[in-house]
Amino acid sequence: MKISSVAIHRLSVPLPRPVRTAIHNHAHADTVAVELRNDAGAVGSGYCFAFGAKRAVALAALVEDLAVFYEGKDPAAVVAHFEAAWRSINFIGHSGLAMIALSALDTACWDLAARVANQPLFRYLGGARTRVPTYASSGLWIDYSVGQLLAEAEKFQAQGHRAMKMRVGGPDPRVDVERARLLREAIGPDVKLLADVNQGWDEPTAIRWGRELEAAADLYWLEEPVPYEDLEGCARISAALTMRIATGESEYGSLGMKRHLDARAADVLMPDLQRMGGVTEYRRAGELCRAYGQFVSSHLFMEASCHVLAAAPNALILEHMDWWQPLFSEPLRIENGEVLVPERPGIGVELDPNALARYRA
Ligand code: SMN
Ligand code: MG
Repeated sequence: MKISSVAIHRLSVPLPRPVRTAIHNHAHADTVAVELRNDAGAVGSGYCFAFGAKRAVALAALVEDLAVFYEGKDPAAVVAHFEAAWRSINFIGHSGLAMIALSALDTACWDLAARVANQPLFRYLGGARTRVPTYASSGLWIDYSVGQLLAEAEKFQAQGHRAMKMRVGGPDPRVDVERARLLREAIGPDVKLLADVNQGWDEPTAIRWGRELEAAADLYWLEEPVPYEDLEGCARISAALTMRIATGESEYGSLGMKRHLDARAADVLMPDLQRMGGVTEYRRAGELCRAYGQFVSSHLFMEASCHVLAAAPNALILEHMDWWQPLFSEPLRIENGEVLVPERPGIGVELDPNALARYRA
């Protein structure tokens, strides 16, 4: 059974609210969606994105360039196709746009291979769990008023969430601590609260204000406290604070995750599916974490990531980011703080042709 066609869709997906963190301020996710179709008409899908329409044009060109490693091939040989594509990008680099473009193809190929095998992706990967703990991440932005924070926290709980992530790392850490304290007071002791600094602090600030946050808000984890490449600094912060430190979303490939693990940079790594280069390398990253005795989480891309985490014995929690949900046939269901991993073939959701037309860029 061969892949007979590759469809590439350039999309501008409007965000329900602009993403506002210590380093982000964007209203659209400039997305490239990929569909791999086999001769029997089965379709596997993946997507990648950038902030910036012209960057997405560059991404789409790279996806088109790498499609040659998939077209006419048997989708079941997905790791072999990845390896061939990986070798081909040696000159332009195993990071950045090339890896991001490859991730959409690799993920689509895993989806298609599992569909051909008539299995949900998590079973195709050897997993058995059908529920993955999750945290609400589409919100609690740094520019919200306290009233907006509390209202959204209530909305998340009404949706079935039992964990949520706020953004900190603003100009005044005292304000971060006070907002976290008020949020904790509102949600009570049993809902998990995570805080993402988005690389906004330096090491002394992270240790000083991390301690305050720990005491004021009982955080489940503190994320990316310092610039992502400062592995040693992050390791010292991790050693100095008692709450979990999470990082890794900004790093490329499973070997990038290995550098974090070797440095003992954090307690939890959160590989980003597109920076990993797709399911092939995301799974390897999870296995590396396991070999080092650490937990693995996810970053964005929940449709495929939930399957990889469902199959990973050391999975901690899935990031629930609903930005791309309008592209798909149906939303992921949440029950009592867990995502119900679809038990239909592949990733269990399909790109909706009407949505592809509506968001065309
Ligand atoms: C984040 C990063 C990039 C885009 C949106 C949000 C944030 C997260 O760091 O972890 O969700
Ligand atoms: Mg983050």
